[in-house]
Amino acid sequence: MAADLTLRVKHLAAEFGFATAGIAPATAVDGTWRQRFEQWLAEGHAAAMDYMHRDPARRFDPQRVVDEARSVIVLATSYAPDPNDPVGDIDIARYARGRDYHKVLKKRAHALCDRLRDMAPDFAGRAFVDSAPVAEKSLAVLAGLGWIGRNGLLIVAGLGSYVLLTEIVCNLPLTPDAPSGGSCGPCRACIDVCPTAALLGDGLLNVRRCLSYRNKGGRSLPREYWPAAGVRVFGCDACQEVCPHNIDVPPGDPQLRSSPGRRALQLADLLAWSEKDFNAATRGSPVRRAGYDALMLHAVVAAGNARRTDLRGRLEALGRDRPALAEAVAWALARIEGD
Ligand code: B12
Repeated sequence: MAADLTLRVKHLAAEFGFATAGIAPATAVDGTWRQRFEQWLAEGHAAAMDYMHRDPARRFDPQRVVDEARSVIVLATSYAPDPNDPVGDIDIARYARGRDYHKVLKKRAHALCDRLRDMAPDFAGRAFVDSAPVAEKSLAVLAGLGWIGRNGLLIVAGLGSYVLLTEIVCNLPLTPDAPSGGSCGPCRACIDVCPTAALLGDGLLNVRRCLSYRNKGGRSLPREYWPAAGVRVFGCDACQEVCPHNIDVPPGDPQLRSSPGRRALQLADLLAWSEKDFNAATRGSPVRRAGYDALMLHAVVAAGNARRTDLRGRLEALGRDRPALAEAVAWALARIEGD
């Protein structure tokens, strides 16, 4: 009975476009993982993400999130790039090249919940995508989807780490999957390549140093990180690009990848954006979270790092028009001149 229902849930998940689905029991995650999380917080690795300190017991116990919860349906969606996707001369993290995944996956999960309610009228549950109160990667491991790599990300066999997670915490009595095995073996490619040495080696991250924290969400990039940022203007995938599990994986969900046929954003275009252009161009995209000023700062830094002599004039104009960028512009111009 429970096995039948579980199978139907997994079929439905596939029908709704989720690449893979697993079931974790809605019981508290083994205390070892919560202790590791709290130790990580105590060591200050969460930087200024104050929300991470809120109610760790809730984060590791689905029943504190949904009363009467019995199962967690954990869903993964791939956003792996297609070799034919357009590429520009700047780097935007892959998860942010298409539509905002929070919106796409939430909508999909809500539609799936509606179907579950049709199938089982007593269904009650809540869907989460990148939501603070849920330890998403821990639940994914418990649902048998994959393991945590040294890059800190869930790696799904055959799909790699370019996957995004969604959970439905619900009252259905589903059959749990066995937690997955798998490991990175001796590979340390992600640790060696991280431009700011942010990976701690045990699958955890020193967020204070992580470029993907530093250059999104409206934070300004401190000067010490400018050389390491390269041409990354939003997010960072360095630790995923080198992962052997991300080679030869099938292209991910078309809604989450950059739109085929659309010209990729070029640095010269970005540096010419007004705030109005920014608002128009980033509608529905996670890049909007950077905010205009922070994104322009990253673009200026990228021009310096790429030694773009052709953009000197544009940089000078920006430095004059926007005093907040003057320091970065001076730095980029000096770098272009070879300092
Ligand atoms: C805060 C956050 C960030 C922060 C900190 C990231 C971090 N590694 O801690 C910043 C802003 C830096 C960030 C960056 C990115 N993020 Co983010 N982020 C989150 C968020 C909201 C919380 C993560 C968290 O709790 N970190 C604190 C640490 C201590 O917890 P943890 O990483 O879960 O580690 C625990 C597990 O690994 C567990 N564990 C390890 N082994 C095992 C084994 C078993 C059996 C069990 C039970 C548990 C377990 O132990 C650890 C301690 O509890 C999650 C969504 C969520 N609610 O979980 C998304 C999430 C992790 N992010 C995601 C993504 C896509 C990214 C980026 C790739 C985006 C980008 N390109 O810029 C980068 C990747 C950076 C990196 N290498 O980790 C995805 C990752 C999907 C995946 N494949 O894993 C998530 C899951 C969002 C989603 N819904 O898909 N992110």
